[in-house]
Amino acid sequence: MAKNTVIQKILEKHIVSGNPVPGEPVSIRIDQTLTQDATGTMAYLELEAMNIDRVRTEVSVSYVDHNMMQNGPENRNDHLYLQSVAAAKGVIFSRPGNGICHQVHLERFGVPGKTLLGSDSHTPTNGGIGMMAIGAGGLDVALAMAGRPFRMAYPTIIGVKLTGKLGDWVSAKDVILKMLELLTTKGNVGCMVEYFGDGVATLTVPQRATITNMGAELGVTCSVFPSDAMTREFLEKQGRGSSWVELKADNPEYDRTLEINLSELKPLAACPSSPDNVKTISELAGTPVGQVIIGSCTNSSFRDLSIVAAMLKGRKVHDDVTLSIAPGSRQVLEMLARNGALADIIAAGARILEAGCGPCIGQGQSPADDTVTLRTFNRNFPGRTGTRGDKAYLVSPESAAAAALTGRITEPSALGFPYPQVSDADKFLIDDSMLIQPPCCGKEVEIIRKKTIGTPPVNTPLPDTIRGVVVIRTGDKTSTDDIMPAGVHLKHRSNIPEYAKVVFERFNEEGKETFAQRAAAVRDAGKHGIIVGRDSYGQGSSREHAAICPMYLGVKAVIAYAIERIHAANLINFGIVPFVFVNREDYELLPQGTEIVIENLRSKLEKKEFPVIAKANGKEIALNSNLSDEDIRILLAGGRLNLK
Ligand code: MIC
Ligand code: SF4
Repeated sequence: MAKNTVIQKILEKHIVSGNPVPGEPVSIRIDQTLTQDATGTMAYLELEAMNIDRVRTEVSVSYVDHNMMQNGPENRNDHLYLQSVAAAKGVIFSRPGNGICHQVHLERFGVPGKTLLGSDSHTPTNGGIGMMAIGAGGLDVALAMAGRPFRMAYPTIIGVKLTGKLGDWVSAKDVILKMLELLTTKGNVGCMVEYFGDGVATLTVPQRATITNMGAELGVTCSVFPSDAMTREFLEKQGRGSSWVELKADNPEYDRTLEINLSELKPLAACPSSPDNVKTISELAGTPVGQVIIGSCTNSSFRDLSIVAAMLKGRKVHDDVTLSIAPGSRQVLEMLARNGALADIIAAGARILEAGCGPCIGQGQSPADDTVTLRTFNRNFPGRTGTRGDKAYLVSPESAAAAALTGRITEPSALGFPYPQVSDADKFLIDDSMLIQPPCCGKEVEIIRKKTIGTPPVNTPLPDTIRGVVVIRTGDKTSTDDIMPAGVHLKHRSNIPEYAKVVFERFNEEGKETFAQRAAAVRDAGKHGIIVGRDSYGQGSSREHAAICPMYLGVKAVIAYAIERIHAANLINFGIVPFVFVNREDYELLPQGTEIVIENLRSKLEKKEFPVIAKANGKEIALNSNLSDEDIRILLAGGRLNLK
């Protein structure tokens, strides 16, 4: 078992119960939380339902960064609710325009050695500053704000030894794309990654944060860098030097070790439509490109946009390409504006978007049909761009800028000019005026609830017999974007009946009943909806709507080969049983429309009697579930909100 690691040092200080053995359930104290607007409204509605006057964390921040299109009143209604509920409950409010939650949190709040729970799957970004930063569903974050510990499996710790130094034109993004090539997006549930070795000292905090950010795509719980002189320098430049503590591993041993020599890395790309479909840029060179977008919580730091500006300076974006840039934070945008880099970007012909998630969550800028889009983002799941059949590649800022200039995927070193020497700022521009501090007592604050702010739906207790119908059978890697599309539908996050209409929208066939219609018909006939999937079911986003909306439509169980960590927790929180097949071939027995009966489920769960047997068409199907005692208590009650 792993020993003397940074991860264990942080865990030791935070574990409140459980056995520190990989795979065993443990609970940890949460020091900080973050929410964003697309998951935040539900999280705060849930917090209100818990009757908590004031949050009990050291720091809780509510960001508005996802839903900023304001097509119709819904988004702004959400913002007003979030701002007022933050004031009422003692939460700092980051106004729209201030930037993407993970980037701003890194700049202004992240503290080495502390724990952070965020209602967004890329919360691990702050592992770049030495935090144990974990993504979770909104309800788990609401519980943490209420002072409850966070439940998770004690991790298997993967040590990644970094040696060497990144060469010219090679970027932190290429490190994490290499990791995705090595570890893939599958099979890493329950693991945490810790980076160590001489190569660590060569990477700045924003570079480390790019790497920890996309640990989410590996499916690991979080990724952590040590806190060293580089971390101290970053914090000092942010005017927060006093938050620094050293965190280093002493002769660590890991459960598993990998090595990456930074000097040997080449520019890479994740090809359509999975972050682990990795090829070298040189293999793809020459592919015509129609769109390039630079931004997202992965790659929009001051350093990333400075290198892009230096590459674009005095040059023009190719006639066949549109280049859009979404800065990660107002700090980044204002610094670029003040030092002239923004003018270089604009002069080159780039389109400037506001500081926020923007196209990364399908808020505009969908590519044309049959065109290649290059993005510095972290996800290229099918249709996430808003275009069916999209061809989205994930690349570094350097490779993105190279394609913007040439109109083709281009090895940046072949551009014919030297690698621009861009250093980090000597000091970051500090202006916290868009972070609204809550009043010392929130009792008097009026919480603004416009008519689009609903209430979280509550489930009924788990029945003893599930009389199920398979409402959909999907394949491998069903993402939460597949289950609950975002983009133009994002504005309905606070309105479950409306949002539930588009569950599994991408799988609906023209002229046939939609998933929502089929599931509602099963529910109204007094039966229970069942979803069947394969590997990595529920990968991607932490959106608990991927559990809430199916629950609202009467779904009682998901049966798959493997279910991703955050999604499995969300299913349990809303009373949907996450089952895995004991025999993978049984998947074939459950096409859409199959009737399934699972008897004595309550007593079997109470006694933890596994496998549970489901009967379908006269055949028996064995199902397992890795549930803790607390998970079972929640499931029997029909979800966490039914428990006091
Ligand atoms: C995403 O990148 O998919 C999101 C949008 O940030 C989500 C959260 C959400 O769906 O609101 C995430 O990663 O958790
Ligand atoms: Fe926003 Fe994209 Fe980051 Fe999600 S991955 S938080 S949508 S920038």
